[in-house]
Amino acid sequence: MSKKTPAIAAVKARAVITPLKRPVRNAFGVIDAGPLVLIDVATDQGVTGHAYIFAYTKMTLKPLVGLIEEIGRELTGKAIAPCDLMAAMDAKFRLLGWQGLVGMAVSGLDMAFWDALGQAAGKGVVELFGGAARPVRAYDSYGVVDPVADKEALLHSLDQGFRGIKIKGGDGDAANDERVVKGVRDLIGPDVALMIDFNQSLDPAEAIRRIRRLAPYDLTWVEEPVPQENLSGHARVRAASAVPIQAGENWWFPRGFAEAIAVGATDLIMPDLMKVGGITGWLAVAAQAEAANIPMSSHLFAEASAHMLAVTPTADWLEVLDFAGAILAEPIRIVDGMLTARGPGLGLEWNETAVAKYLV
Ligand code: SMN
Ligand code: MG
Repeated sequence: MSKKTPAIAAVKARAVITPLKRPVRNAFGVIDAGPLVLIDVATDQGVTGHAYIFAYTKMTLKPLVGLIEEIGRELTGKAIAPCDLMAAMDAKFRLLGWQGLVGMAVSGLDMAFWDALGQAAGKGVVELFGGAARPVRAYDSYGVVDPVADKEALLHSLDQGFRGIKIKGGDGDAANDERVVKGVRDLIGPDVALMIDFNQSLDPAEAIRRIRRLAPYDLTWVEEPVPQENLSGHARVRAASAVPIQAGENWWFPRGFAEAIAVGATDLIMPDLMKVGGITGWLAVAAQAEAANIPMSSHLFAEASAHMLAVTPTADWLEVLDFAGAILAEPIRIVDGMLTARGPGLGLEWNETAVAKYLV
C-alpha cells in the first residue's frame, strides 16, 4: 500500500526585502534589493512546502501575499496533486488569464506543492521526475557593467569557476554597448561564454543594427532584444541576426511558449519558474523544447531550476542571480561554475532569523 497523498492544511505568505550582493541595473532602471514573497504550505503530514517568488518591486508585495493566501484558502483540504491543482486553477482563472500577479501566485504555489511532495517522499524534486541531482552549468548574471569599474567582480566570477557571464545592454547607445561588450570580452578572454540582455528595450530595426555591431565579439546569445509581446518582431530580429536570440522569461505558462515557438520567435528559451506555471508548467515547456530541438535555460530561481534543468532534455545554462541567498538556511553554492540541486524537495529552508530581519 502506498502512503496517502498529503493534503493542504494552510497556506501562509510573507513579504521580505533582501539585500543584494550587487545592484542589477538594466535598460529601464535599477533593482537594488530583492522584494520576495515566501510561501509556506503546511500539510496534514507534518511537512511544510516552501517556495519564493520575486515581486520585482515592493509595490506588488502586499497584493501578492493577499492573492497567495486567498488562493490557498480556496485549495485548503485538497490533496497535493499539483497537476490536478493546476488544472483546477487553469479553469478558475481561464477568463482572467495567467499574465500578471495571478500567474505569479499560482506558479509560486505550484513550486511549494512540489517541494512538499518531495519532502514527504524524502526525495529531491529532481528524483520525483526520474532524474538525479547532477551539476548543471551556471553563468553569473550581472546588471549593466563597466569593464573597468567592475573588473574585480568579473574576474572574481571567473575565479569561482563560472564559464559564462551575462551583462545588460540598451542602457545607452550602440557605441556604449560595443564599448562594454568589447571590454568585457577582452577581460574574460575568448573561452568564457558572454551573453547580453536588452530587457525588451529596442525596436526590431535598432536591435538588428546593434546586434550586427556586437556580433564580432562572439556572443552566446542576445536576450529579449524587443518587447516580449512582439513575437513577430523577435522572429524578424532572429532572421537577421548572426547571434542566437534568447527569450522566454516573460512568456506566460506553456501556451505562451507554444505561440512563441510556432512563429519561430527565438533560437533559445529560458522560462522563468514564476511565470511558466511553476514546476508543472516547466515540465510542459521542457517537452515542447525537446520536440522543437530548442536549448532551454533558466531564469532566476537557481535552487529550483537546478532540479528542473537536470530533467530537461535540452538543458543549456542555469542563471545565477541570487535574490534569496540572504534568507535561506543554505544559500546556493557554486562549485567549478556548476550548481547541483539539493533536496529534500526543492532544498529551500528559511533562515528565520534573517526572515525576521528583512520582513516587510
Ligand atoms: C532580470 C529580470 C528580473 C530581475 C533581474 C534580472 C533579467 C535576467 O532579465 O535575465 O536576469
Ligand atoms: Mg533577462
